[in-house]
Amino acid sequence: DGSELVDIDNYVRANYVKPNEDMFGIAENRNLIVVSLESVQSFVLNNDVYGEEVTPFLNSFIKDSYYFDNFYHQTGQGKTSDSEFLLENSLYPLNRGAVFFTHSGNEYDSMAENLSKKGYYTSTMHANNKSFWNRDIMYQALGYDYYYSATDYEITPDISVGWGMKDIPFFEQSVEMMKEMQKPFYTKMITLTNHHPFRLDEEDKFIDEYDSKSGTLNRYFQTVRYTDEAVKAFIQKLKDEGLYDNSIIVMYGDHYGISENHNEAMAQYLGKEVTPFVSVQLQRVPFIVHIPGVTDQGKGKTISKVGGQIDLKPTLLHLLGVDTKSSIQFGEDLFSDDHRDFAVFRDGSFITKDYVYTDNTCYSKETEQPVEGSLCEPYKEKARVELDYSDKIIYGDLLRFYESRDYRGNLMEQQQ
Ligand code: GP9
Ligand code: MN
Repeated sequence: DGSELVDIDNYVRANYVKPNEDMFGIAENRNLIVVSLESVQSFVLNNDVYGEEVTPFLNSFIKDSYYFDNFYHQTGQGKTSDSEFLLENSLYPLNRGAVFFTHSGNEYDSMAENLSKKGYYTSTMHANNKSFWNRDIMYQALGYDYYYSATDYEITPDISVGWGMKDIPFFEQSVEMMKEMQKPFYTKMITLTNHHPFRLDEEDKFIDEYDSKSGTLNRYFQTVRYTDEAVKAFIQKLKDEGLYDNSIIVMYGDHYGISENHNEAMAQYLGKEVTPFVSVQLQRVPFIVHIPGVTDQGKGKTISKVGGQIDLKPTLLHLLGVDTKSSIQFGEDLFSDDHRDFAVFRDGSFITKDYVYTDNTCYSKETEQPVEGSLCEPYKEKARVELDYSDKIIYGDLLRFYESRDYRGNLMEQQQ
């Protein structure tokens, strides 16, 4: 009957943070273009390989955007699909398996559905087989109007590499399709070229490989550099086609590209040992909010609040003027003055303003050294409760009781 939702609802209500008034609705009725940057981690931004910038375009783009530099991916085994799940629902993915496979029949209150109600045409654009990650099925549950998948693109061998269509032609063809979309639209675009094993054709290598014992890390910088070039061409095409001014362009990294198997090579690149503390900090991915007319021409800002993919939905909906007061969500609007610095990973590791907790050890961010465990203690309960409540919602398909608010009868009784 949904009575399990009572405690969860109370928790979510108690933790709601109200939007920043200056930001709420700032991009109302504009197209929302969200770009999921395959395997892009934050450490490549404003960084170089033998003197050559890895992300020259993004480095300038973040100056024209709100850029969050303490933003973490929170994905598990479901990788890209987990990041999509976080984005759409502000719920955590599962600690094993991919929720896209295991719970595609659930009721959700997705960002896409919220925007549909506001008159948006909603879609995902990704030049892969539509059934990969069970997307064709899960996307019905998430309520997208359309999924532009491999069959919607013209994919020929000369514009393919590795996993499929290269990012540059992907963006190019996508903008052509955007021109035909009903406005305003929300679309989530998922890039592919910067995917393990990070292969490129010679003509797409714009910087040299790194030199370490890990071929994976060595090639990673090159494929990131390629994706950076693709994003640059994409923004230019949006401008050329008249789609730029009336849109808001958001980008985030979906998850790490370099796993802990490459720690030795990473240590060589970073010039320091990859301790458990450093491993957690490497889970930062870029989160970029570019609002033409607001953040461009150098009016951007780097924001160092701690957050994660769980925060995407309330943050973005508020920018578009959609209220989330009555949503069941675990994220907080990153522009809110009341946002609390916090991100929890699926394995229970978490990050606060001053501490990182992982492997049963509390680390000071300032010294990067272990500190008294009691300093992390106050956040442990929050980390546990959030993951537990989120799991309960998914395993119990509890959002099917949400719309009717049947459980609120119980809620009232309990409060009396
Ligand atoms: C596949 C793409 C990559 O369609 O999203 O998936 P990943 O392996 O990164 O989860
Ligand atoms: Mn991915």
